[in-house]
Amino acid sequence: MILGVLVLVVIGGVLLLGNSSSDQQSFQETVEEPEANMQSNDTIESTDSEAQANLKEFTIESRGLSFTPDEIRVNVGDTVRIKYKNTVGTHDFTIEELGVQSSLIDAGEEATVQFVADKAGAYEFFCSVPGHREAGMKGTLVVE
Ligand SMILES: [Cu+2]
Repeated sequence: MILGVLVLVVIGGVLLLGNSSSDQQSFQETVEEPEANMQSNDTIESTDSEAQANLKEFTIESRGLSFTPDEIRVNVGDTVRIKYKNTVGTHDFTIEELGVQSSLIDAGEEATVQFVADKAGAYEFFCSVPGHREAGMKGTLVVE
């Protein structure tokens, strides 16, 4: 029984590590992970465990000029990681008020953004390609 739990934990850990390494490139595009963290192993570990304690991960997909889901909710102080998957056209994922901006990606690609939701409010996320926001390619991040 205990052995089974251990195996699950190990598998979970491996999956987490796999995800974070494949997301590394996108991390560098976000502002949150300063290189100063690289100074010592102790710093990295404590930062990671703090961030993961209230890490909220979402996958948002677009098939045309919309986002699914078009509303996500988090708590103040959460670290929010959004994996944006694009299936048609060329788009990005932007939350202007929070300074969040993914790279512009083509169909079949995905981009990850990560930030700390440190202030309550309703923030519009949208695609910043001209005309797309107006055409309905937008949604709401609620921080409560
Ligand atoms: Cu777009």
